[in-house]
Amino acid sequence: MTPRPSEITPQPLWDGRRGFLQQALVLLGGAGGAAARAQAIVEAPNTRDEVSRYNNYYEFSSNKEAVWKLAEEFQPQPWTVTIDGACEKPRTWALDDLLRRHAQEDRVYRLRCVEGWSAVVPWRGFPLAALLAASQPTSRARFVAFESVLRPAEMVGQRRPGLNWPYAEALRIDEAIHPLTLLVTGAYGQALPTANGAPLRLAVPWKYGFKSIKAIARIRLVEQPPATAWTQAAPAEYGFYANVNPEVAHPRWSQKRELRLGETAKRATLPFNGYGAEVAALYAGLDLRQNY
Ligand SMILES: Nc1nc2c(c(=O)[nH]1)N[C@H]1C(S)=C(S)[C@@H](COP(=O)(O)O)O[C@H]1N2
Ligand SMILES: [Mo]
Repeated sequence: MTPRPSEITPQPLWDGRRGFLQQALVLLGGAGGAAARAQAIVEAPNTRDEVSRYNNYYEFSSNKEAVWKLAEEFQPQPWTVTIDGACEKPRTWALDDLLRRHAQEDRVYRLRCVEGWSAVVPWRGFPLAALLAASQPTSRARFVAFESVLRPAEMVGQRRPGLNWPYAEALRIDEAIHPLTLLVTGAYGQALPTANGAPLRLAVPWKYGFKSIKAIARIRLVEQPPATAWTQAAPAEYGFYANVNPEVAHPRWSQKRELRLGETAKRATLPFNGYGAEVAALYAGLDLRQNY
């Protein structure tokens, strides 16, 4: 039986009355069911070309159609990711070790960019919760901060002013260990295209795309809400939560509709990008009009 989100994300996470590992294990037990339900509601995937040749990846370019070509210079192998901060077992993992240790699953998710375009992508990966559980977070771990790689020699966009490099994102820990939160290692049953964040990126399908950070090099468990690339660059436009919400307009455009890659007519944008049944309970008691 898949637990309801209300059962798997109890408030006591925040006051430390219940251990992280117990949480994570309950969540992992529900992962298959949540993923299956998520699979059942998605539309036909976009093609691999559509998804790997129209990208937001500011380390290369702010021109979405220019990224894939510039990204061909980037070397995703070998790769390590460091997990540290408020945990008992900080460690630098070789990506190959993670691939050996964690079974890879294929999951079809919607991706909704805050700019108003969207895609449906068959990702491959494993739950972030599994990696976090191995690090044994302490009770001080309330947020998870992610950093992309810093390689200006290979990433032309990092040689220019723009965002604060390295790109940074963050999740609340209950969001990070939610079974839908996927560490992505592939797509379309193949290696992850470099333009999509090879060799390791996040997919957090109920949030605007900028939360799904690419080329992850460091993961830190922290006590305070971390600054992120977009909350630093434009705090009035990009919030920490960034849950997909058609009712809250971006200051410069409506979020009611979206254009799916490859289509010509806009679709309605769904609350939580269509994943409300799985995640809405995470935000019980939060004013979603204020916390966007
Ligand atoms: N490191 C990094 N990650 C990033 C970005 C970026 O510029 N740099 N852009 C984000 C934005 S705005 C979106 S919409 C998605 C796009 O993912 P895709 O190109 O795989 O569709 O990646 C996100 N992850
Ligand atoms: Mo985006």
